[in-house]
Amino acid sequence: MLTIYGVYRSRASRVYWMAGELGLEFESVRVIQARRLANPLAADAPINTLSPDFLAVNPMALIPSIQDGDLVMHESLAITLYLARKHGGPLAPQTVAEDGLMTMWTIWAATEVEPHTVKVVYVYDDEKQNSDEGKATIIVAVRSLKKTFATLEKHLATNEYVVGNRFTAADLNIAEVLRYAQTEQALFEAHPHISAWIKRCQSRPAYIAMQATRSQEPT
Ligand SMILES: N[C@@H](CCC(=O)N[C@@H](CS)C(=O)NCC(=O)O)C(=O)O
Repeated sequence: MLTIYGVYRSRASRVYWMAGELGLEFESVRVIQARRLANPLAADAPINTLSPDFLAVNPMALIPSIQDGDLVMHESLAITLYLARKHGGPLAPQTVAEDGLMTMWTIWAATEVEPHTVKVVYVYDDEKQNSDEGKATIIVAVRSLKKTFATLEKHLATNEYVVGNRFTAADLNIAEVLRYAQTEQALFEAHPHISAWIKRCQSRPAYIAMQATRSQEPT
């Protein structure tokens, strides 16, 4: 049985979305981010990323993690690739070349895109979007995303999806990383192919189901 450690309001959303796409049964162990708690080490604190029981799973003190049989894995984007490869089907690479491209686009998302999109989502998480500091952070983040958005826009002008002209783990991973900046409507409107593609990704029943569960969670 697959166990997913995390909450839907975290990068674990990627893993829950993938589990839904693959129709996997899983057990969910609710582990909340320590930064969301006033005193994460208090005796009555809910299980969080600094709880000793969770640190035994992931000493990095970050969600998500999974346990699949004897295998323990961290890093959301690696977990989604692993689950797709393990269970096969259209979301998984069909050739070594596709595997290489899915890995390439995923690492691109993690290293070139997420460091900027996450700054946008943290501004909103901290409710600073109307402050001068928050607005300045967003302006810099959006400017830093110019080259990556232009690159993906060009790719999607001639490809319906990122790899293999079908929805794959690479699309799921990139869509989740870009979602963090989706509050910036002008950025997406300036890139119509990205806008249409992310709409396609987010229209999938497994994404809608993941978001429905996420919206039930306390903020
Ligand atoms: N690169 C990691 C990053 C994981 C990460 O930063 N997780 C956040 C939640 S989205 C976390 O656990 N933060 C702990 C905290 O804020 O206390 C991944 O993609 O899994």
